[in-house]
Amino acid sequence: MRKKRIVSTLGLALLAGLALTACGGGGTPSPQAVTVRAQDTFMFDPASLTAQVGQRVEINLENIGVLEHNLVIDEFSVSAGPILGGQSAPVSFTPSAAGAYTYYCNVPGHREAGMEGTLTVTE
Ligand SMILES: [Cu+2]
Repeated sequence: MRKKRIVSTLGLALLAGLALTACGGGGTPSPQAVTVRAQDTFMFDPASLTAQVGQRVEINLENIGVLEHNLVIDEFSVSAGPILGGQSAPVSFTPSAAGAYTYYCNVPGHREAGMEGTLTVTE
């Protein structure tokens, strides 16, 4: 009997610890600055990004090709460019919901050629 009580007390302590950890972030996550390169091979480098809900993301889109490119994330009304080769364009946003989102180049034919990446937003 006594042993069982100790175990459940430990369990409660663990739960409390988890709850504290979960709320630990508390404040706003610090902003994240990232460079995304657009290439004429119809690929973004990197092709995946991660962020937290409420974290400001500052993307600097660099066009390292010759063709025109841009970067769009529909869900967060993000649009950088279109810009020509050698140019760069900044865009920033703050994701409001967790999930997996696609960023892509909407220059005709580019997304179809595979020019997209995934932004993963966690709580
Ligand atoms: Cu493109």
